[in-house]
Amino acid sequence: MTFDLFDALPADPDTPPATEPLGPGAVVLRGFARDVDTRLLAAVDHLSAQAPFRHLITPGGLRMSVAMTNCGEAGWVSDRTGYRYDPADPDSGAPWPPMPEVFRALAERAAASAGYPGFAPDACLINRYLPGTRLSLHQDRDELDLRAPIVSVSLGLPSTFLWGGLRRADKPARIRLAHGDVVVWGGPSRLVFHGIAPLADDDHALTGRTRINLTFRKTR
Ligand code: MD6
Ligand code: FE
Repeated sequence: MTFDLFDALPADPDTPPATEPLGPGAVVLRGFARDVDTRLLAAVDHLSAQAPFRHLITPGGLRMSVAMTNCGEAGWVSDRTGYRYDPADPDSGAPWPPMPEVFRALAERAAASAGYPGFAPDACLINRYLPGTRLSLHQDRDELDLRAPIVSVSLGLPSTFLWGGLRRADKPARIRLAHGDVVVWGGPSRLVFHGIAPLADDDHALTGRTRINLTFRKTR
C-alpha cells in the first residue's frame, strides 16, 4: 500500500484558489503571468518607444484617461469617426510593432488553461493607468470573430475590475486584479460590460505608480 503524505494535508485556508470562476466562460488565473513579468514589462518599454502611449479621443469627443498603444497585426484605435482595428499606427503611419513571442506564448498558454485551446491573437492592446485613471463600462465588440476569447494580463499596481452583465444597467461586481493576474473570457460572457474603477495611488516594485494591462484579441 502506498501513502502520499500530501494527500492527507487539508487545503490551506490562507491560499486562495489559483483559478477563480468569474462567470460562464470567464475565469481569473491568479498570478499566472508572474513567471514572465519582467520580460513582459521590458517588452512594453521597447514597444512604447516605437509606438508611444497616447490618449485617444472617443467618438463623443472625450479624451480617454487611459493611455494606449498596440502591437501585432492590428491595433485598436478610437477617434471622432469611431472605433476600429487599424493595421497602422495613425500617429506615424507605420505598422504597429510585431507582437513579441513572450506575449503570444503567454496568451496562448492562459487561454488553453481556461479551456480555449488554439487561441491565436493577432492584436494586443496595451493600456497604461496612473493614479486616478479609470475605464468606464464598455463591451468589447469591435472584433469580427466573437467566438475567440479575450486574454487580459494585469501588471503593476492592483485595480478594481468592474464585471457587469450583458446589459449596461446590470450592477457590476468589483473584483481585485493584482500583478500577474490573467483574466480569460469568452463564450456566453464575451459581451459582458466591464471597466476599471479609478486607480488608487500606490507604489509597485516593478512599475512604480503605474498599472499596465495587456489585452489580447483575435480581431478577424
Ligand atoms: C483593463 N480591460 O483591465 C481593461 N476588455 O485595463 C478590458 O477592458 C478588457 O480586461 C476585454 C476583456 C478583458 C479586459
Ligand atoms: Fe474591454
